[in-house]
Amino acid sequence: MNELFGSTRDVVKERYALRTPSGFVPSYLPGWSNCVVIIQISQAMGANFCQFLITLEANGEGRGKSADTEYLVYVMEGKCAVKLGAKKHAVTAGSFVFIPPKTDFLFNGAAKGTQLLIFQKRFEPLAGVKVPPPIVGHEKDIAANPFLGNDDARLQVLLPNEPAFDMAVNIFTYQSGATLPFVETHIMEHGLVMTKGQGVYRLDADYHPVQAGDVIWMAPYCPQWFVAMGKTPAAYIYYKDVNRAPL
Ligand code: UGY
Ligand code: MN
Repeated sequence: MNELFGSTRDVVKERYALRTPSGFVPSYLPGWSNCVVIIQISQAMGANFCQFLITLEANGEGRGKSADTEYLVYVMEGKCAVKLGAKKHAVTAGSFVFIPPKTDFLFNGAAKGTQLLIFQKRFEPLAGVKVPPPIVGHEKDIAANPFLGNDDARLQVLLPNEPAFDMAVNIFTYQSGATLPFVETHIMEHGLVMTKGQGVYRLDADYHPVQAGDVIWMAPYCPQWFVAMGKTPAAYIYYKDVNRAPL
């Protein structure tokens, strides 16, 4: 989409935001070096979690401790190594890494241009339930199940849907013309990146054309709906807070 100078599709409202790559401005994130960091969603916007897009140089690295937060890192492009505690793993495009609280991590050895999408949330422990362990997986090993019976709208749930987890990250793939079956309004918050194709997202009472690379934040109770359009399937990966009482 060509934008006329002085115009943008970006919208930042109280209950939702749409951000497009043409408006991204890099910033610095302690622990990450030789990389470009885009903080896509944060508390400064009104969200209860953070979403980062990090593009690594060949000598890029990210190191830190999850402390009282947790991370889901999804490899959008490229490949790199990740060390969680003493264990080392190789990850490639489509891999995901769940980093639980109190875990040391190191990302390095990247192919130039490797892109990591990171969701970070403050972990909410549940009395009597063990903190989940680290997980390293790949989207190709996750079943794509029809969403509410629709074969043309398929959902991959990357993390176990168990009480120990208070974060979900899912990949939703739509054939052109497929839709979310109804306008959802729910307590859960979303952070989302369009990864393929295009469509129209309803956010609150507004309708926005969206395409691969776009970012959406939906506050709790923001009415939402999507229709995929165009000649190829559309897909997005999204974050959701789950499995905890509101108070
Ligand atoms: O999991 C969800 O709430 C999902 N159906 N929402 C969305 O795709 N906007
Ligand atoms: Mn939803």
